[in-house]
Amino acid sequence: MEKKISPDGIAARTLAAVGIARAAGELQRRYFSDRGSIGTTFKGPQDYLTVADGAVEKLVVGHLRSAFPTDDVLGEETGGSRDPRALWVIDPIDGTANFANGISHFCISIAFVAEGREEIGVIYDPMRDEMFLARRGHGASCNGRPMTVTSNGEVARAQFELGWSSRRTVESYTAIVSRTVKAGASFRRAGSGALGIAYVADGRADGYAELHINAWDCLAGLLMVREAGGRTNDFLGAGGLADGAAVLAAGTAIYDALSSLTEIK
Ligand code: LIP
Repeated sequence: MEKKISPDGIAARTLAAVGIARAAGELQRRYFSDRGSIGTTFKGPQDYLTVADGAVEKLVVGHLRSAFPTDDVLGEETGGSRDPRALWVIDPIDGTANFANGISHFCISIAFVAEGREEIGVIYDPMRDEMFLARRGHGASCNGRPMTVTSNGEVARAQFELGWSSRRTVESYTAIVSRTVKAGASFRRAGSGALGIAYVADGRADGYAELHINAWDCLAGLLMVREAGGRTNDFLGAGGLADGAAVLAAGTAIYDALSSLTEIK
């Protein structure tokens, strides 16, 4: 089926995604305020799942399928299509470990991919009421304010976020941390890849790297970084939609240095 989406179609999807993300964030906030309702289980080592993840994904998918019935959908919890012609990619709660443990650093992440490239990225942090948004060719914003990556090119002044998951070895992660700290940079690992990458787009961090991350964690943020003047690796070209992949996103002045420290190209 021809799935080419017109510019007006992308504009309509952008507007809808912002409204859906805000509704999802409100549901996240309601669950977060009632710790007894969260219902935490584990999908794997340090891989949290809560009742809220499923409820939020059900809300988001329901709205998207109603508004755009010919689009495909891929959600972290319910799976779905990997056809990149007209595909919504959703993480209902990115930062689930934080959410489950009462730490208010989490978000909803919604990306739209058309003809194999990211067209729309929406990340909403309901606890800080920050709506991060990017549309390809139209810039990136936080609550309507334009976002720009940092211009810092000095590693000794850099602030990086180095994401971690149990999908890669401890040794590979600690080697990156060791190289980064020895080079004089500071690092953090805050538990939400989507927010970490959005912060790069907004100049709150110089770069974000992770040896393996899933598409729903990063696609929205990667578009934001590029639209904010930064650089990213070719996550989709590395097969990231099907199997996840390494991710690298940074200001242009420091991208090559972070690529060297992390060995992510
Ligand atoms: C999280 C990612 C993060 C990673 C965490 C976790 P989740 O996603 O955003 O990059 O380091 O281990 O996978 O599981 O909170 O949706």
